[in-house]
Formats: sequence, structure tokens, C-alpha cells
Amino acid sequence: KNYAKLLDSYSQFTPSPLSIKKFIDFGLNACEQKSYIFLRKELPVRLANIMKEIALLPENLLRMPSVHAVHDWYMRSFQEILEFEKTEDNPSNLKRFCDSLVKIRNRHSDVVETMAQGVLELKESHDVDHQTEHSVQYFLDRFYMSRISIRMLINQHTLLFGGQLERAPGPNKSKYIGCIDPHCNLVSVIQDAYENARFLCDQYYLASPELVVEQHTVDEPKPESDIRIVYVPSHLYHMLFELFKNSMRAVMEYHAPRDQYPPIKLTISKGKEDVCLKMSDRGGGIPRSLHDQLFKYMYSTAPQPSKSDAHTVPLAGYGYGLPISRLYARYFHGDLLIMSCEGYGTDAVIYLKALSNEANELLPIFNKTTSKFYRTAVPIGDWTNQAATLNSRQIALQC
Ligand code: W6P
Repeated sequence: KNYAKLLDSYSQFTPSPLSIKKFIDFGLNACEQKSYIFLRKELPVRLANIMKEIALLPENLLRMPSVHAVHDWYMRSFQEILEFEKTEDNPSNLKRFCDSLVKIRNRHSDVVETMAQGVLELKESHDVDHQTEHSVQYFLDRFYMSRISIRMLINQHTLLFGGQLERAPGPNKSKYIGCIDPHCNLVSVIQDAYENARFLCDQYYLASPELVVEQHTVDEPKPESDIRIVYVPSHLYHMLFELFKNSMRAVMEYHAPRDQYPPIKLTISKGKEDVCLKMSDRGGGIPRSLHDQLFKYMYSTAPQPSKSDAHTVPLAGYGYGLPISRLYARYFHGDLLIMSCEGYGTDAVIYLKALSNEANELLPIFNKTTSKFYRTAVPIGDWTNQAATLNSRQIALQC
């Protein structure tokens, strides 16, 4: 097969975004043949779209061995799925397809760490200019978003049809539809993420801040019942666990001298359109000039502590935790924002869509204009800039 040509042709299709509602409807009428026919086209389309973009990366980065490795994984997975082009949807092929998806998921399990390694290799071997940094940021946001979406598709298919968990009728029957919980209890996920972050915090600081949760909803007031939404609990857990670690560290470091720790507060609200989860810590905040940096991959890429001393720096970060958490929020058209008041504390807000039919996948698409973002220079500012002003003042003073 001429894979270069196939890559070209698949990359010209636009990925088809699904809403959470569509995932649910699909899961309820679970039809393996339909899923098979959809995925054997959609997966290569999503793979090809992002592979075309890998090719546009700055040459310095493309030459890094880790980036090569990742590219090879993508190529192999693309080829494997194309084996099912125009095959009959008989039970044996359906089974082989499922097995392939599991194999592909495992092959790509370390992609985030490996790309981070590639970025590190670049930083160590080259002076990274503004343009490169901008391209890397743009690419990684799109690349990791693509990965989240591909894993979502693979997880849905393998969970619904892979027969890992017996979908036996009876009291133990899972209410999940693939990895979606149609009645996801926000407080339960919050508690879970809190307990696990707290465990790390206790280990390192020998204490941890308490958690206070408050719920507000426009739905008919049912005082006893927790707010529930249709969502992917693992995605929400990922975001909350990351935010809790950051907040806990800030609170512990800021209040260490007094040995008294103000609680972390979670305010949950459910409106007609949005669900908001606001995490407020009193960890002293961070300067506004650092807000943007929190989401930058190149800024946060530092050599990771080795696996062996991982337990000594449990709350180390920020790593890729925040930018990737924001991608999880944005994946279904939500968002993640940080607002900090230096000298007091930080608010992190997760926005989610309240309606499952509005929670559409947000996917990068490759087209003729995409390459422009990699080639054209970052626009130079047309506002006076602080650094330049300081410089000219310093120059004036020196004269
Ligand atoms: C801080 C810094 C930060 C980042 C993200 C979430 C919470 C917090 N708290 O002090």
C-alpha cells in the first residue's frame, strides 16, 4: 500500500465531532457493526489530520529522537487501522478490530511523556526562539487534544464491545455508557480527587488543608441531592486532582510558619447553560505576570524527577498538568481558568456544558491555513510593552 498517498487522502477529510449526547445514544443502541464502520474511517481521519501537522513542526524539534518515535507510533497505528478498509463486518473482523484498538491504545500510552522529552531535548540542544516556542505551544495543544479525542473513541468502542466488563443484568450492572456516567455526581468526583491529592500532601507536609464544598443550582431545589451531570468522570477527576495538588502545595507553603491551614473551598453551580466548579485556595496567590506561563508547555518543561525519588516531591509541578487539564475542559466545549490575587490566594474555575447535546468534541482540523500558523512570524506587538519601557528608562538613566 502507498501509505503516503493514503495519509494525504485521509487528511483531507474533516474529523466528525460527536457530542456527549451522541456518544450516549450510540451506546444505548450499541451496534458493533455501526461503530466498526464509523471508526475504521474516523480514526484514520483523525490520525492523518494530526500527522500532517507533526510534519510542520520546527525542524529542530522534528529531528529529536523522541519526536521520531512518536511519529513512528502514529504511522504504525494508521497502517493497522487501514487493514480493515473494505473488509467484511463479520465477527472475526470485529474481534480483530477490537484487539487492534487495545494494542494501539497501549502503544500510545506514553506519548505525553515522550513528547515532553522531545521538547526537553530541543531546549538542551538549541536556543529556542520566540517563533519556535509559539509553534510548539500551538502544536502541543492541538496534538494532545487530538490524542484525547482518539482515546475517547477507542475507549468507547472497547468498553462497549470489548467485553472486559460483563454487562450482566442485575444490581451490579454498570450505569456507565463506555466511560460516560449519565448521572455523574460532582461531589463524589471532587471527594475522590481531594482524598488522593490529600494523601500525597500528608505524606510530604505531614498535614493538609480541609475541603469545604458548596452547591448551587437553578434546577428544582432538592436540598438533599447532589448535583449530577452527564460527563466523563475520569476527565473531571484528572482536572480536579491537578488543581487540588496545586492549591494544597500553595496553602501548605504559604501558611507553613503558622501551622494553621485555611481550607480549600469548592463552589459548584449548575445553571441552564453552564456547570461551574470553582476551587478557591488561600495559598498566597501568584503574580499576574505568571498567569499565562501556567499553561505554557515550554515554560513548564523541566527535567522530571526520576521515578525513584518521585515520592519525595509528590506535589511537584506544574509540569504539563495545567495545560492538559485545560484541554480536557475544552474538549467538550468547557474551559479552565486561573485567577489569582497575589498576597491572598487563587481561584481556578472549571466550566462545563450543562447540556449533553451542547457538549461537542472540539477537534483540531488540518487544512491549508494550518501551516500558516507554523510559518508566519508571531505578530510583533502594537502596544507599548513593559520590558521595552523599562529598558528605555534604564537607558535614559544610564545617560
Ligand atoms: C496557586 C497557584 C495555582 C495554580 C493552579 C491552581 C491553583 C493554584 N494556587 O497558588
